[in-house]
Amino acid sequence: MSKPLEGIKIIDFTHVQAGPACTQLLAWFGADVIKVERPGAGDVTRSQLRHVKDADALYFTMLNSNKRSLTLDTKTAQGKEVLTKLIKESDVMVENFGPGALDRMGFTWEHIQSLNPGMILASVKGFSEGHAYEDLKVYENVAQCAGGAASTTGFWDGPPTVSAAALGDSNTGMHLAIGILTALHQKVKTGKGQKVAVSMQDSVLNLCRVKLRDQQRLDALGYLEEYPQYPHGEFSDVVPRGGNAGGGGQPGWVLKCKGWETDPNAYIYFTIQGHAWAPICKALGKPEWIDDAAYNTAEARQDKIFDIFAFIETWLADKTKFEAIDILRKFDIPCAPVLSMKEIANDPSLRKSGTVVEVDHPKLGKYLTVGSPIKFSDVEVEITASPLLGQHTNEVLADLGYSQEEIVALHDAKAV
Ligand code: CAO
Repeated sequence: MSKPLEGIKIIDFTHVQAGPACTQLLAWFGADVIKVERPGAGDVTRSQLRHVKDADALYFTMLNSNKRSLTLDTKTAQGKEVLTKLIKESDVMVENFGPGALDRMGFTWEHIQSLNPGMILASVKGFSEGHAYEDLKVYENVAQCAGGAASTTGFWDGPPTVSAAALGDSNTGMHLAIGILTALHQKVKTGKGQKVAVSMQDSVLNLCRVKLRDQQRLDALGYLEEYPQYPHGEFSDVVPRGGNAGGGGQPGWVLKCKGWETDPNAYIYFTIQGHAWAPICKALGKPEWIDDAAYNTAEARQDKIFDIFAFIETWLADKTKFEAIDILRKFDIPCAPVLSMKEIANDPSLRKSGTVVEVDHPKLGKYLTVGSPIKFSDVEVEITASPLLGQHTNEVLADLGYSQEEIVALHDAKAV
């Protein structure tokens, strides 16, 4: 069965995480993604946090599956010539260099367009064009701080906190992938390419939009009813950090289960969904709360929500997180165990769905990676190993029409 993006050729001028996450996704769905890397060095993540000597690090292999690797020094005249040929034959070029690097290489948007008017140039930068910080180089946590995630994450008595989720990197890559697919769709109608730009700050903020919602509510009311600070604590004029509070209309919290004293993840997340109040009371063995006016509305529960959570913890004290969920699921209560990475790695459901996949790598051996979180009824996503540095250089050059002698000359000149 052919893959949906088969026939789309992508120059993958990306490195570290934000760009590679985007192009990996497109490669899974069938695009021919040619990762362009500096000869001898390659993407810096190939050697970052290695756990097997001389083998590509997991940081690289988990973000670059299903791609081909072409080594190319684009600062040499011969390298520029190869890149020029590649641009003429490709549909998309994705890059996440520091600001201005592509221009300095001689490949401005105007030049790329003159070479191939159908080209879609997709870029990730830390900040958007024209932003006061547009010249800054940016990594994950920098973006989380600039995008509003850090100031609103963590506990009220602690400092701003970054999330382990790659809100700045992979999330930006996912936004870029949507942008690329949109531009490809538009090209079908217009025949023209275009520039697609996504900033890490904007992508983080897009995921923090409920916090901007909260700022406006706070400005208007002076308090936020769903935050732990209400009604007993104090609010300032900025959205506070809310710990593990539910961000929407339903109160929730991380609650201790049996074994929490020694297991750092013996917890569940428990949500008190308004219309599930009666089932919650039944599950907890508190039927008298169902019709008690002191408990049976969200408003009535508000000032004792932490007493209710404390009661639920006494109920959980003799149950493991999995036993608790097995009881609570029968009552239709939105909840889940807090899963450790070890539990996720071994979870049979995640293996079965292809979300956690084992891949064979020629140097690293078998390793686990995260497969496609997007499931299709008519597309099978197969995850293959990431390429070795320059594994496909000769093949890509031959595809571009270079003869064997010319390929040897490019190697001799250290252009590839
Ligand atoms: N051949 C020749 N030169 C190459 C090359 C190649 N194949 N690939 C890259 N280079 C050059 C670039 O042209 C650039 O040269 P100049 O700065 O001399 O013009 C140089 O390598 C450095 O590129 P860089 O600025 O992208 O790399 P860095 O390690 O200094 O910065 C990063 C890394 C991520 C901070 C920066 O790329 C950046 O801010 N990117 C945009 C935001 C982003 O995507 N961040 C997410 C990273 S994931 O956490």
